[in-house]
Amino acid sequence: MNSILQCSAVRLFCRMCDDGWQQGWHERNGGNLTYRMRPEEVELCRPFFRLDRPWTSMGVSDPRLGGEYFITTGSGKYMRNVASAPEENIGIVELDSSGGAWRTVWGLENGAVPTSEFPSHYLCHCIKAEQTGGECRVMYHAHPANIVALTFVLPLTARDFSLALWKSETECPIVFPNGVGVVEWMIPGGAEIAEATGEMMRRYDAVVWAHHGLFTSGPDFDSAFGLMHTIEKAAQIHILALSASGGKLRQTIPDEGLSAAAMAFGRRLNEDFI
Ligand code: 2HA
Ligand code: ZN
Repeated sequence: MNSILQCSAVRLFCRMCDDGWQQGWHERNGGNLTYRMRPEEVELCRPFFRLDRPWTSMGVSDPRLGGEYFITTGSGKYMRNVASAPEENIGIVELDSSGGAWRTVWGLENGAVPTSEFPSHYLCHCIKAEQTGGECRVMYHAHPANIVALTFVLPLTARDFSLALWKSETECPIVFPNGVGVVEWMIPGGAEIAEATGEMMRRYDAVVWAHHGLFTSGPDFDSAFGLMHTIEKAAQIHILALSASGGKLRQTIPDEGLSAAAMAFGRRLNEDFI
């Protein structure tokens, strides 16, 4: 490997940033992405690491993923620019053994730092990694317009959002049978929103941030991106249907159909919401 960009995880990370930009989910510096690297990817990339940069406290701490390496977008960086200048807009950070501080080992050139939402990403990674036996590796935050618009329309509960989305598109109970969590409006970038999002990630793979955006997780880039895409598409359909019908939907998928659709594809719907 003569460039770190030949590492497939780095390449797929850059592609996903561009995919999100193309969808219109990343105005200006909106949104962020992190990936927890596999040990063999870290070894492939290690010849390109620099270990002379200082440790920085993260503001939250969790030892469960201490010592691990993450690819992350940079704070204030534009998803639009990742593909053309990865080393300035993304980087690889190492977590210290306590899981409370990071240092940049590659990229984030010219003094850049990890995304302001790194604490939220990190706590969610800790929770999801434990819950999935290490399978979950991707956290993705974006600002898709329709799911944000729904936070002005629906009550801010997991049940209201899960039911509305499930009933908007037959794929939904199959793709996210646990439903989606909702976090009320909070100031972004801090420990409070990190902890609230982590709490929701215990139960769901996706969390809506009221009047702000959506967080999704998954074992790989395709599944985290696909979950964002599916939820946003369902939100768009719901809004189109409400707009076209003056808010009075004539019919929808029946409750028993939601469970049956999930079951037909080997998934189990979260029956608490029915
Ligand atoms: O990175 O999206 O939530 C900018 C944001 C903060
Ligand atoms: Zn955001």
